[in-house]
Amino acid sequence: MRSDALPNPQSRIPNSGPIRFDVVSLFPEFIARAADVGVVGRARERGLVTLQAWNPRDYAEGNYRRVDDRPFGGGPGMVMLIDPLRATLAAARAADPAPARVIYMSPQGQRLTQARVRELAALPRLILLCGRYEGVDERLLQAEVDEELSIGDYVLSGGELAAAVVLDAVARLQDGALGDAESAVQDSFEGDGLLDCPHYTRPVSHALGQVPEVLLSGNHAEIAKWRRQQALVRTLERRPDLIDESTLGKADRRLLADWRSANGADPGGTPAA
Ligand code: 4HQ
Repeated sequence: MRSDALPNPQSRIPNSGPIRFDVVSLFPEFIARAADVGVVGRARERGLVTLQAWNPRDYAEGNYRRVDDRPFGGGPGMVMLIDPLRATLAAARAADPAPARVIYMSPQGQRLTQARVRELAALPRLILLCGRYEGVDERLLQAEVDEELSIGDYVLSGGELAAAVVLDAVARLQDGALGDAESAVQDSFEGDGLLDCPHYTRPVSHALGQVPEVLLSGNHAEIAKWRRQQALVRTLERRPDLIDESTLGKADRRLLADWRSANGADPGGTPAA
């Protein structure tokens, strides 16, 4: 940031060098691809994020370079072996002296939230461990992993997509990663924990509908109020779990009351009496 510039409300993460990602995966090219495009790709070009992928196959012994074996106790599928993963993690750790948080992507982990993303974005270094098959020998997780993290309650065929999600969400919060047109503060969850308001662009008039009048008014206070009202109503309608109406401030209650009297309904609830 130029020293004469106003403080940028987007710059939430103090920029003390790039954040380093090491991703341990049997499909390193998948990770490299995901990190090459868009905001993440640009953050890397700008030196805000560095990424190295590590293939446990390269640290597996023997002619067959085995990375998995059958589960004790029987059952379907394979389990990733301790030793190739341990050697891979040791190599990744040794590649940089910065302390790393080791995260295993798994549906057994805590659910990823924007609050968690913000915490991770403030760390110097993350090692993301991606499992395939039935997962990883539990002893490796106990010995080497600081936390398990889930991107949601569904089953993926591997941790790579989950790691790409963490990489994307964390990278875009690095100071300087977003352009002016991509502000993080106005996004869903950032700042106020509400869903985003609707967005419109040209043309004003289209066979599919009109742009709401207020957005064309040039009245910035009214526009801000409308957007806030939309965010409140949409959150109550679509994700009532995200909002506790009893904790809303006076202005927000007013916006909701106004919406209800204009629409004769209770977003996410029963119709007004
Ligand atoms: N998997 N959030 C099973 C996930 C997952 C998720 C990754 C599938 C690990 C062994 N990871 N492997 N959901 O479903 O993070």
